[in-house]
Amino acid sequence: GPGAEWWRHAVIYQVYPRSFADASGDGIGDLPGITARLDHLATLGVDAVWLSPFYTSPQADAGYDVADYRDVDPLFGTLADADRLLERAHGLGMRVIVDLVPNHTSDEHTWFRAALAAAPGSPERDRYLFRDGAGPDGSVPPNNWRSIFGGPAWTRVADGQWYLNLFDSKQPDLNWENPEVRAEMESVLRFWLDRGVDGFRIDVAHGLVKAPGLPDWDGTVAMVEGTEPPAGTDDGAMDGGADGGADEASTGAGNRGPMFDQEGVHEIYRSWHRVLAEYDGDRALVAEAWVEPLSRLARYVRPDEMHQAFNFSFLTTRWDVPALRRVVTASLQAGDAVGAPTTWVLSNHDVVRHVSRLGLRDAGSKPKGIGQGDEQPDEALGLRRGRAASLLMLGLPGSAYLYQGEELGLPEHTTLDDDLRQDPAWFRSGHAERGRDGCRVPLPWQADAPGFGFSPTGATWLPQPRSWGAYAADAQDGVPGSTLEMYRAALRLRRESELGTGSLAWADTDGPVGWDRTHVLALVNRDVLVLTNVGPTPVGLPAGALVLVASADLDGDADAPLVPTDTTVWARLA
Ligand code: TEU
Repeated sequence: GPGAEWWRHAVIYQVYPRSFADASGDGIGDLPGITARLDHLATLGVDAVWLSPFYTSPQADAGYDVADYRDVDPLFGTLADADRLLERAHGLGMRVIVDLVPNHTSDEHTWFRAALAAAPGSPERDRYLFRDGAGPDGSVPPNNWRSIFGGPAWTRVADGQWYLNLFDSKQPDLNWENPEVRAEMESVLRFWLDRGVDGFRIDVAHGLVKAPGLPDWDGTVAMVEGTEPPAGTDDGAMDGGADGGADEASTGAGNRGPMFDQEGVHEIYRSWHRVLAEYDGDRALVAEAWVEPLSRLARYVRPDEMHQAFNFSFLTTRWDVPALRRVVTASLQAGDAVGAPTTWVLSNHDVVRHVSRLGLRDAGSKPKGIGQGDEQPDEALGLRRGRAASLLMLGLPGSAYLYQGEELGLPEHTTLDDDLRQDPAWFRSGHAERGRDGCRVPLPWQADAPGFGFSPTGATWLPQPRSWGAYAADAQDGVPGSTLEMYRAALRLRRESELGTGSLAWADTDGPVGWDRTHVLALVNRDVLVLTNVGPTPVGLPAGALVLVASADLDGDADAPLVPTDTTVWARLA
């Protein structure tokens, strides 16, 4: 029927509730603020909205620490506000997916409070991963695992036992061997499916099941991902991320070792697939799994598991044509092998905004935050490359994820005062990582309003850079060549030409004007040529090509346009 498997080609827009739009005036975004701004997303032309967590939470990790999976935090509104948001989005023809955080709860969840009050070995403790410590007095953590945010992955409680927390100590990991945990999370899925959500983004999907016995990890093989798999394996051929070396593809989450990507996670997703299949309307599951290589990630999207998974290999690739080409090829192959659509992601709430990554000397590398005293990105160069990267991404077949503000070309806030930072990664890493606050700054809606119109009072929970007036939505609306209008044009053309369900043919081998394959990425998707010039000199388009949209002004004249450096153009071939 209509809309069947809509997610295969969807453009899905991530809303980070605390920073999208504030209706209450407290400087923190909320659900009524989102609802009031849904027109912006409908006009942009996205198919769906993904909401980061808005559930009851002490906000130790900005809501990824959930205390009640079935209610809305008062910061963000009420359940009735969630219902209104869903209704309004659906009325505008957009789907809504919500975040599910099944790897851990908040330490303020009733289950964890009960576990603390109960004795070692009790059923209450068995919902989490409590263990006795090592050493004569049990004061040594049960194993050597480290938290993703820094420090040991174990926290000691009053009676001397330890509990596992792969993230913050306020995010105790659940025990997924416990049937009660499985039943509860399925019930949470149903709660939101019954309210009408179209799917779920599954947080840390590769982490739920740990290796039996929680063995020590000889981490030398790595928290460094993207290292080359053994030569001659299939995985090697699929591993787009390996192209630029270990650092380039390092996701920071660590997918190897006993805490991630265990075989047992797949049975969980098979059971969730069956739950979603009971509902009408093509509900979908998307895995957030920092798993490499791509063939390994593809196992999460086998036909009876999740519907798609974030493909972070594009995000972690440098601004280099051969590397981009390999990643695109490998991504499409990996998806094809299991019949799942590839996804494309350039930015999200966990990484430095792509416009700023691409403005660094080591363009495209994935720094763990940028702050005062760090190398500052070249803002103009980054914006130029960022727009080119976005237009390339939107021309590819598959599903694309946008992060709020990227349609405005927003850069990272790279000079945020360190004493304003709230990301637990900043604290737990002993300030070694700047953390993720710089990509979470409240959006600028109006160039001339206090707080750029984020809130009716002008309040913003993090300060916005002064330069953001130029990026405000109202400053770009209707302005030819603005980033907002580029995104709108691309999404309209993508829909009209059905690029999301198209297929890719490389066109950069022996192009009619002899494109240099080290500098030019050229592909044809249906009848649209998508050409990115990364090289130092302008390149020509085939005779008669009709330019549809470009990420920068073209050189030459209308009959013979030239694509300048760091520019992507879409053209219809004659
Ligand atoms: O992130 C999972 C993850 O492992 C990384 O993206 C991680 O946040 C980053 O490397 C730390 O610097 C998900 C969420 O997207 C993230 O916001 C949460 O903090 C995390 O899970 C815990 O729920």
